Amino acid sequence: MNDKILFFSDVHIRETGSFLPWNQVVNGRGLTGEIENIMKGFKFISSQIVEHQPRLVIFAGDWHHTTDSITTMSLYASGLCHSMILDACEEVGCEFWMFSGQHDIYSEIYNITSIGVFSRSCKYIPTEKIKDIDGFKIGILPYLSCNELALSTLSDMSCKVDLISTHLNFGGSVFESGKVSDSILSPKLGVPCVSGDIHRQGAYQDVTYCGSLYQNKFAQDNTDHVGGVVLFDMNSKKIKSIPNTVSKHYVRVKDLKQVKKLDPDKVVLQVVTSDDKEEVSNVCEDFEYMFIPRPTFEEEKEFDEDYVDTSLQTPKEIFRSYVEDDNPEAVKLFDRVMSGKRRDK
Ligand SMILES: [Mn+2]
Repeated sequence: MNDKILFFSDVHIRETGSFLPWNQVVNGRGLTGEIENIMKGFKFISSQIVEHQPRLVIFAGDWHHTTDSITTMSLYASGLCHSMILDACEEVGCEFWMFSGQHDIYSEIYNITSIGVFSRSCKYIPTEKIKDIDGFKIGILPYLSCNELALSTLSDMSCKVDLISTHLNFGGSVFESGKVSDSILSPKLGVPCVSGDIHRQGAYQDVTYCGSLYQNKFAQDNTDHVGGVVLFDMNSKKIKSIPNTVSKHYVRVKDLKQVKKLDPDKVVLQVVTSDDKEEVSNVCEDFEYMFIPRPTFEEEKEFDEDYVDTSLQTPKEIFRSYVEDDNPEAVKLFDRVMSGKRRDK
């Protein structure tokens, strides 16, 4: 019998383009380019399910990007993606379990999450639970605030189970930004643990992170920050990480000559260059790209590293670092336009 469990997490389904005011993704795909990339990621997961024929598939948190960034388009994509996983699970005859990450939580008090809508079509696990598969015990621990309670819940659970799956950040883990977590949760649990939350695929003592399914930031090169799926073998207890090679990568470009070396089917560009927009459009015409013009008010001003490193989903921060010093009125206006559209996380 095949006793593998396939894990994935941090898919952050969203419609990024809709809240980037200067979004210039070309090929008439401004609003949908991101969703296409997400769907490619789900095709990758489906293909891994069919290839590895697991006994069980577990989603380990952060399905929607934020509960209040859900739009008709992203919800439609979310439903399609969920169906893709269910279809693959049906094909191989395995179960699909889901639990929440912090991005899925709408109300902690009432335990309402944005993935609760799927509770009739898969095994949705809203709170801490121990599940038994032919004597193999799996402890499921949806996201908890990282505090003493999480610490004691984890240590109680690790004495009772063969495997833990959770959505927590453990001390020593490296974030996408390169920052090292100072969480009070030690990754030394005594039992293997597969977790969501940290977006870099990686292993720290007993904890293995699936990583985010695709990049959430534009990177220096096209291999940074990519996660994928994790396979756990219930017999050998061996863990294997398989990166997503199907979704596009987000690549930062400072020199347009660099673009010629890249494959338009594999990358989305963030063009940061002094060249004018027309030249950018000519060089990048085969690509999906986002062009961010240099400020005209202070030509020689260098972009600071925070700015070019800013993640896709924080347009307010991008905007702030771009104009704050020079045009505080524009920041106020932008705040007003954006208020109520999303919450900073
Ligand atoms: Mn996440």
